[in-house]
Amino acid sequence: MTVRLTVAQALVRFLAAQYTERDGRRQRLIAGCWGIFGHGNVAGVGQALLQAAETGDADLRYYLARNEQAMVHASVGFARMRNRLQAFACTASIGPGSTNMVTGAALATINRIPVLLLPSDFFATRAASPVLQELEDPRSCDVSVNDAFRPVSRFWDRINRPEQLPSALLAAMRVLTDPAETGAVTLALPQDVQAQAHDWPEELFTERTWYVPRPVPEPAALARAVEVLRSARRPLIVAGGGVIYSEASDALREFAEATGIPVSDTQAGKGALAWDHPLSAGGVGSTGSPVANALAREADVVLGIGTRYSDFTTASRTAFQHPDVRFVNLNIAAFDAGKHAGAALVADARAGLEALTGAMAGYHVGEEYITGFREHDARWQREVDEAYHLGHQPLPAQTEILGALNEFMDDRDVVVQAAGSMPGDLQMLWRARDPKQYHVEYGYSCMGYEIAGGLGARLAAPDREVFVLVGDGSYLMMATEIVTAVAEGIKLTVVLVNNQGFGSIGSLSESLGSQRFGTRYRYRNPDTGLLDGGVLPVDLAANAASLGAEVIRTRTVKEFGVALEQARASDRTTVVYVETDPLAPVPSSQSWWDVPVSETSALESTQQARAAYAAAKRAQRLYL
Ligand SMILES: Cc1ncc(C[n+]2csc(CCOP(=O)(O)OP(=O)(O)O)c2C)c(N)n1
Ligand SMILES: [Mg+2]
Repeated sequence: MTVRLTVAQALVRFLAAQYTERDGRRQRLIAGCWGIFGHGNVAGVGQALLQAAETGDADLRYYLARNEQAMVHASVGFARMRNRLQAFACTASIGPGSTNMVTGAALATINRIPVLLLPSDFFATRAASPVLQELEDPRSCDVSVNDAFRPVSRFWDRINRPEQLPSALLAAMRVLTDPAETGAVTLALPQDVQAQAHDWPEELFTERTWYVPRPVPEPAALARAVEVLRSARRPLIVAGGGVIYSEASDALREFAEATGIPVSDTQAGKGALAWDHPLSAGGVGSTGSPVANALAREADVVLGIGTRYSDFTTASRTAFQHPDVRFVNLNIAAFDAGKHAGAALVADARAGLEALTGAMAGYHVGEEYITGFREHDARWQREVDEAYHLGHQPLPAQTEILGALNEFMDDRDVVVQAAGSMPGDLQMLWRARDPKQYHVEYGYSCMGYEIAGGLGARLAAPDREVFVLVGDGSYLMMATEIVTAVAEGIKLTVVLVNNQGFGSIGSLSESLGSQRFGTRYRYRNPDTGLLDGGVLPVDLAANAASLGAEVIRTRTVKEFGVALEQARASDRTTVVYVETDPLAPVPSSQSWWDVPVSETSALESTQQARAAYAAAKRAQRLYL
């Protein structure tokens, strides 16, 4: 039996019939389809989505975004919140609509979060080439802007004929649901092919379940890992995002309690173990806590779980200074398990931790190791309290705003962030209680993720309040999805932190001898020729109101707290606006980040910074 449908209709019907299952829980794989229509998709995928909604023969809800990059962010926020068991599709028109998604694709792939991208392409027949928005390549007629998705996708295909669709779809679903391979999956759809009819076998549309595996470690690999771990006197766990996606928090806690090994976390792993657990050491690396960083410096064995060891986690390979430090890497991706010449334990985080707990029976670190770091942590927590309650004047410090929000939030509330000075302050200071509370996109650290990602997170977890923290720079880059939140009735609380420019890059610039050059939002000054004139007459709060949000302006930490109460009580998307002092003090992570400074320079500030850089660089290591 066959059924006659267009390629786009077949695609929609197929996507609506895909499911994932893990631990006996089954859910739809493709939860819906974000889109922005143009001539490339309006009559193809657009018609198919309309027909699905009108006839009810395929359940795939369409969500209209305001920016294609943002719709990929929203999809990522959603899939991350759902631990990668569910994802969105995104349809875009040809040309700019599609290339707008490239940044989102890179973000998804770097963070290992599934998203199905459906960029439209010029005619497969080339009947009318060059069509509007078609890039012509004099060397080949087979190139389109969608080839730019190849390096940022985990699977990429172009459907030039209807017959190619079934195998491409199966391959795409496999990659989306494979926890080791997942990321952006791109199917480029020529505009004529989308509308082309074909007789499809009925079986293409029967419900299909993709079983998300929990691979167990190979016994020999487990034995090798255990041998290294058992030799450890000062071991440290680095918990990454893989712990959370695998829902391995309980297994992590049980392993830590059984062995006494302290747990540090990465940006993606924060909350895997509650901050006030006696074995929690806080964030590790460049923006981590000095407690975890002191443990890291002397650790003889590092057990990385579900981490890809970014430079922020390893402090650009200076965090671990024990001369004989060895790594054990529990990771579902062999690629990550092999890093730093570690003993590779390729397995699901939960399955691997359960195996390790059994195999490590009888092992426990010395009590003095734990009491030593507990004392350090107690001193550090007092510093965090101070940073949370600085009383900075006249404008509050950012750490006070984060503190007020942290103390205000319930355990199940979610905080979303991505770029600027906040991710660092958050990793160092935030006290996360729930594995899904801390949602900071720091793989791509993409300005503009915040509001769109928060929208996706809230769509995934309507029972949780979502608090988006966004800097003025990120807000200006992509505030547009406030409109989508309003239209969809998806309530967000957006905390808009205005420090008149790039606080983060400003202080980085200063520390590297570049004098905050070009990092403030100011008028160009005719006297200096630089952007160091007066403050700009920009009213971001008024801007947010114009997009349909409720807006509360606050000037003090106290007013900020009251506004948070109001925002929580409201069922409308609310922007809480606050100005902070970008020069307020922040505690030190006692760590480093490798950002090269000019080797030769006519500026004294740069020369000094270069000397400091060269000295710090000497601590950088190869872990072989
Ligand atoms: C899309 C994108 N462009 C550039 C950067 C580099 N960058 C990182 S933080 C930052 C400034 C962010 O400004 P804002 O959102 O106001 O946060 P603040 O640094 O003031 O806390 C820039 C330009 C980035 N991360 N993402
Ligand atoms: Mg700013």
